Amino acid sequence: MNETRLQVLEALADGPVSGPALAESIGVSRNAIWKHVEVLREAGFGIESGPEGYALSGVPQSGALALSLGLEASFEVEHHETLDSTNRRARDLAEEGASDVVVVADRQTGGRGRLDRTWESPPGGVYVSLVCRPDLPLADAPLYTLAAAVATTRAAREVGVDARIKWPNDVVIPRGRPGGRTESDDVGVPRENESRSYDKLAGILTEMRGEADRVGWVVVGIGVNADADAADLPEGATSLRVEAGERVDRRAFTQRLVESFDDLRGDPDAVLDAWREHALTLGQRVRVETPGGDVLGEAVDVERPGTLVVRTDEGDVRVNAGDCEHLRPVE
Ligand code: BT5
Repeated sequence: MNETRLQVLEALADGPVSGPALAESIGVSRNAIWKHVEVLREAGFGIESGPEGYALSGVPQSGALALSLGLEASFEVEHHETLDSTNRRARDLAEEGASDVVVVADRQTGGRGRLDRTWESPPGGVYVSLVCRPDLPLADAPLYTLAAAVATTRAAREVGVDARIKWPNDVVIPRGRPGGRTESDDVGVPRENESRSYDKLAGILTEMRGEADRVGWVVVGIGVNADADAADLPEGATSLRVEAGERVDRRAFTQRLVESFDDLRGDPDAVLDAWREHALTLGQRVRVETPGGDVLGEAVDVERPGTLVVRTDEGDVRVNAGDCEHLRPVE
């Protein structure tokens, strides 16, 4: 990113400021300031010039400069209009040694979910991947997935949407209808026909590489149906726009998401407490598909680094990974 341009932008945001004063404070020529202003206007920024100088009157919804302006987080923004997958790009950056970069795309042509599943990337969605190099043992890396889920939930709540977390990595909107299937449905009902008690708002894909027993890098990919129109959403999905009943400011949402993740990433205890507070899964009867077989029981807690504790007839079982299906709330 052009650091001088960001400085000009920040000064305009605090404006009005005259061209000569700006040139002096930043240490460039007046001509350079004029060129920066032109480029910013072409990039969609509204810049008015009045008797007291230039002032910022409008910021576009996306772009590296727009997302960096006023961002209170220690992440550098790399923005693309279109990418195959922000996680793919972020992994490449991580392999090159990058850290504290957030890759953002307006569109994805090959968005990925877990286990080679597809992430549909409708227009208006927010697609970000955060590259981090935490000083953590490998076993603690799932905390980053939890932090991302909490950050997404918080950012959604700030636009008035009551989002909840479904273990381990989904952000969902609970529906009033009684929980989908019950245990007695267990036989003979195809899982695809499951009537769900929630709609999916966002998904998280965490990928990492370890060095010895430490995390080398971790990439946390978050896809949120933010300002997506109902007609563009896949089955079982919802968006902030649908839930809020109005357009959603993607720039503000993306910034809050990144800021909230940045606040949480260094504080595992806060992550777990906030996760529990926003969890939809706790207190539900669940079936978790794990490599070792299905675990059926009541989800009673989540423990560091993201382990789900399921109370089964045979006692508490701790599950580290798997697909979790909500059956019905425990009465
Ligand atoms: C996830 O996987 O939920 C992780 C999704 C992560 C997407 C982000 S976007 C930015 C970054 N770059 C990437 O390439 N990926 C990350 P999983 O738990 O496996 O859920 C995938 C399932 O969610 C699919 O099989 C569909 O059933 C459903 N799904 C797909 N697209 C959806 C959407 N836009 N909204 C809601 N549900 C969706």
